[in-house]
Amino acid sequence: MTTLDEKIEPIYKAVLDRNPGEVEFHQAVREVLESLGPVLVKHPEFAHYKLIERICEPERQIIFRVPWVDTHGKVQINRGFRVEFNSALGPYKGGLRFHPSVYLGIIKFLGFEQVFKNSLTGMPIGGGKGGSDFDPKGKTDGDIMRFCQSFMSELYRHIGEHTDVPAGDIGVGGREIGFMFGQYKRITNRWEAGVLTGKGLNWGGSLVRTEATGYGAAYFVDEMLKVRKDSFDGKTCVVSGSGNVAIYTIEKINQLGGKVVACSDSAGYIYDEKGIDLELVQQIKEIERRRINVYTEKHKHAKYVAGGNIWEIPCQVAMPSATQNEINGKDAAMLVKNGCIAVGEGANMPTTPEGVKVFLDAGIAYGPGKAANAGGVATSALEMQQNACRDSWDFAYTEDRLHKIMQNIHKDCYETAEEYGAPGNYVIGANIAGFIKVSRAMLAMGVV
Ligand code: NDP
Ligand code: 2IT
Repeated sequence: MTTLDEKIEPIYKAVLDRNPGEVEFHQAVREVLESLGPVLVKHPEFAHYKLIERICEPERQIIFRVPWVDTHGKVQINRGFRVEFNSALGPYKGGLRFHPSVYLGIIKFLGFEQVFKNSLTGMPIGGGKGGSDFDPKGKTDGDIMRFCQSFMSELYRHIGEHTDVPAGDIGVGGREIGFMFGQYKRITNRWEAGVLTGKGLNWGGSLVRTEATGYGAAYFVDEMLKVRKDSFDGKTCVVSGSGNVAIYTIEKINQLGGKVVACSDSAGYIYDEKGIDLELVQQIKEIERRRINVYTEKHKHAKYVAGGNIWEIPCQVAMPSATQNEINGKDAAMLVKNGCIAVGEGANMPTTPEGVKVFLDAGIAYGPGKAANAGGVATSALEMQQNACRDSWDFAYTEDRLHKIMQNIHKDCYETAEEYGAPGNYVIGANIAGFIKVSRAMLAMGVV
């Protein structure tokens, strides 16, 4: 672990004391604070006005009961969260995660990351995150609908197109956004498109939003490779997960000339040396909502490894796209040893601090999540723009906007790292560039 600047150490200590047990939140905060020492030297006004302390404290945290009745008539109770972290740059913006592991510490880490990520996009969006410990696996559509309706019956009073705009994350996709939008509309009697993003294409959704996070992450890696006079062409790639982000990461890697040989879900991974059959993965995951192991029913040559570690497969480009802390120090060392030259994080905080250190020490191109996966939320902001002027753009135009945004984020991170004496270090570049934009806005608005 890198040591913290002496002015920043007590701030981190206070975060630990004030947020006991929230280990993922501590991890995310520490990773940003490790980058900020030189910023306080250049900008003493940020220290004077306690910008770091203020940014580490969410503006508002909401926790609520979500009671619902399941298919068997049984009453179920879950816990709902929305952490409205920072609204200096725009309305709170960030996804909702439905997964049994969800608790306040996970939502706070995600909300904290979102503040910097959204700042990097250059779009007018603040940071927030929410979700529930509800487990969508194995539930009927009716269960999902009743849960989403109950969840929105409380959430609606906290959100709005100018206040807080949720979207999807793990366990929340187009189906769930539809059920939540329907309930919001019913309760408020408002057809307010801009209150949620990731909507269906015939009722206010934006083309490219579904693909955006994966496409954007691949574009980010493409930019990192270009700096090194390299490209995806002919590269063997591994993408973890097989959900929304993984699927469209694989699609864009294929379009850019790479070959993805493995993907996974939480039960195991598929290795297909001929290249992952993306249409089949989409059929299994997006349409049938089954497990990835059934891939081998059609492709007998492919291998399914139950409970296996996907990072042991040799590759030149690794794109973790499942969940937090899925690459530890050992996995990172194995990737580097096997010839990995670039890592682009589609997921949020998928690499542990030990893993990040391995990548940085090895000098490989490492794109942290808050920069590499910002294409999803950036395209959510494009959806909000289209909603605000009741317009809808075509696929090519919207994708071109996304591509340019990713190129700008890359450039911003790259140049900021150089300016602060850490060339090629996208962690430092992303943290500092994201922090400065938010801090300047907060400074201008006074102590609020
Ligand atoms: P999905 O729910 O569509 O897919 C999640 C995938 O990750 C599934 O394959 C799932 O496997 C796997 N996964 C989830 N939790 C775990 C776990 N605890 N251990 C192992 N595997 C797990 O989610 P998304 O694709 O939307 O999200 C993936 C990542 O990308 C998350 O970190 C999310 O925060 C991040 N992200 C998402 C954005 C978006 O626009 N959707 C934007 C930016 C980042 P299984 O089905 O077995 O659970
Ligand atoms: O982590 C993320 O950036 C997301 N889940 C997307 C958030 C959004 O508002 O589109």
